[in-house]
Amino acid sequence: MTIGAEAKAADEVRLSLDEVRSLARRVLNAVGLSPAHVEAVAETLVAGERDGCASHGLYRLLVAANSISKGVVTVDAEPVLDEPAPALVRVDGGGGFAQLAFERGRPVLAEKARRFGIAALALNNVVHFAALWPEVEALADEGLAVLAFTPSHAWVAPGGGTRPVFGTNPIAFGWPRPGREPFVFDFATSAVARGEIELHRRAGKAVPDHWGYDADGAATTVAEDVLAGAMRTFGGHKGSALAAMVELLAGPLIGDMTSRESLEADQGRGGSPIGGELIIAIDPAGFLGAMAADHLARAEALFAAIEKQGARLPSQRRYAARARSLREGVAISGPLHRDIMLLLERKD
Ligand code: NDP
Ligand code: PYC
Repeated sequence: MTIGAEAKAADEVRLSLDEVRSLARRVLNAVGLSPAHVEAVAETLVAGERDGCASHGLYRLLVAANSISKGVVTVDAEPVLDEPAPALVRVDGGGGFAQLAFERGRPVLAEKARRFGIAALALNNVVHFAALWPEVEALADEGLAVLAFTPSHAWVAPGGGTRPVFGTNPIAFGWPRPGREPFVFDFATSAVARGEIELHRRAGKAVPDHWGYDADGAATTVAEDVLAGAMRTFGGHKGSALAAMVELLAGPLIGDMTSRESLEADQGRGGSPIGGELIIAIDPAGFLGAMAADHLARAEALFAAIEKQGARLPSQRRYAARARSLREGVAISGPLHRDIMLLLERKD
């Protein structure tokens, strides 16, 4: 069977990465996003689809379009940058998607990290609907160790409770590796990203019963019920503590909203989370000077010890998916492709 015939049998649509990019740009343009935002947002979606991250790939076109149609996003926001202290940079995103604000802050953050050894970037007043790994990977590619955090909407119950307090609050980390792609992980502090539960709902699939509670606080395998009830943290009280840390670091510490406040600000519109993000970048040469390369080489022994026993590194699956997608393009589900095309038809 040819690749095209297989895709048809499975109700999938095969696209090259150029086609993914052009589809993303067309839709984002059609739903009214300004050109600078279209470019920045499209690239994060292309990266997600390319790397096999279905919950944060082209599916997010539906999510972005929904937030725009509900008036949650300022479609032509112009990010404003300031430097509250020598090693700090802040970008006020003006209510636009976070990607353009990050792009504007990134070079200043990297330059400050190199100058001071450590620096931090706060994004304020941005709409979050995407994965964090493209951001930490870009900075780790420049030789920096990076941490990123953002709250979302209050969808997640604390360990021991059954009512939402936290967002899905991802933590992303990037570590530069000499001569190869960085070590990167990026995960929600909930058992799973909400986007994954949404994909289960779309596909009519049950979810594992440890992902969440229904509105009465009972465990359930029905995706809709978890979405209407409360998601669970990963690792019980440990994920709960990390979720609280994300709320604090990327909420009050940078003068922005907690997930509870974000949900309240949404006023029932069902849009993506609004608020802040904190990104911390560390230049290994800050502590180590000329010895940085020697110590980075020592870190490689840690990765080797993980892989030698058959365990995989986070990001390994993504990089393998990336290599495949660059060669073969990607296959997206037929129903998703049809829903995306509907967005375009409605705007014609
Ligand atoms: P997963 O539970 O799928 O885990 C993601 C991380 O764990 C990845 O780095 C992944 O690497 C790694 N990983 C998974 N399985 C293994 C394994 N067996 N061995 C080693 N490493 C492994 O992701 P989530 O559902 O928690 O989150 C998905 C995305 O959702 C994230 O990108 C996150 O940023 C995004 N999100 C965004 C939010 C926002 O507010 N902006 C809120 C919540 C989530 P690999 O990628 O290589 O598989
Ligand atoms: O999947 O939980 C999620 C999410 C929230 C914002 C972006 N993704």
